[in-house]
Amino acid sequence: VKQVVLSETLRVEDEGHVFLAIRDRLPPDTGLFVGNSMAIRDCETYFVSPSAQDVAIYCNRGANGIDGVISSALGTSLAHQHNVLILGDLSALHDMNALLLARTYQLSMVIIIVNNDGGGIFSFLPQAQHPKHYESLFGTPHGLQFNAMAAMYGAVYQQIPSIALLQEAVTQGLNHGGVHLLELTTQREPNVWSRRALTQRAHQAISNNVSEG
Ligand SMILES: Cc1ncc(C[n+]2csc(CCOP(=O)(O)OP(=O)(O)O)c2C)c(N)n1
Repeated sequence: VKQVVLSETLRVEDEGHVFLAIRDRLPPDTGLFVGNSMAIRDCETYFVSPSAQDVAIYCNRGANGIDGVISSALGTSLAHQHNVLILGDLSALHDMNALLLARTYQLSMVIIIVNNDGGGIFSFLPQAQHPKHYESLFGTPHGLQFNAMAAMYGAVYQQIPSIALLQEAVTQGLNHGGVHLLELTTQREPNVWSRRALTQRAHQAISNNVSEG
C-alpha cells in the first residue's frame, strides 16, 4: 500500500495529496495537527515517510467531533518550533474565532484549509446515494472563501492552485512565523472517485504480490 501511495502523481485536487506533498518539507520539531473528518483519514493513508520522524502528529476528537480544532492546534503550537494544521472548511468555520488567540498571543501556525465546500466525509457514506436531501442535510455547502477570515484576524492568506505552490507556501510560512492561511479548493465527489481508485490500485498490487509469491 505504501508503495502504491508513494507512486501517486501529486495533484492538488486530491485532498490526501496534501500530506504527500508536505511530508518531506517539514523541518525537525514540527507539530502537525490534523482535523476531522477526512484529514485524519488522509493523514493515515498518505503521510508515509521515513524522513517525517521528528514530526509530532496531533488530533482532537472535540466534544462532538469537528469542534475546537484550531483552538487545540494553537495550544499544541506552544510545544513545537514549527506548526502546521490541516483541516476541512466546516471545522475551520466552526472554530474560526480561535484565530483571535493566535493574534493576541502572537502564535505561529501554517493552517491549510481543504475547502470542498461542505462535509467531505459524508460523500463516502451510504447517505450519498440519496441525492434528494443529501446536500441540505449532509453536504451543507456554504459557498464561503477564507480570504476574508484571514484578513479579519490579520493572517497572511494564499489561495493554493498547485502542489508546487503549496510546498513553497508551507516552507515560507514556517520560516516567517505568524499565522499563514493556505486555502485549497477541492470537490467532494471527484475526491471520492480518486480515493477509491487508489484503493483499487492497492488491492491490485497486493493480489499481484500474492500471486507472484
Ligand atoms: C460539533 C460537530 N458538529 C457536527 C458534526 C458532524 N460532522 C461530522 S464530520 C462533519 C463534516 C466535517 O467537514 P469538514 O470539516 O469540512 O471536513 P471534511 O469532512 O470535508 O474532511 C460534520 C458536520 C460533528 N462531528 N461535530
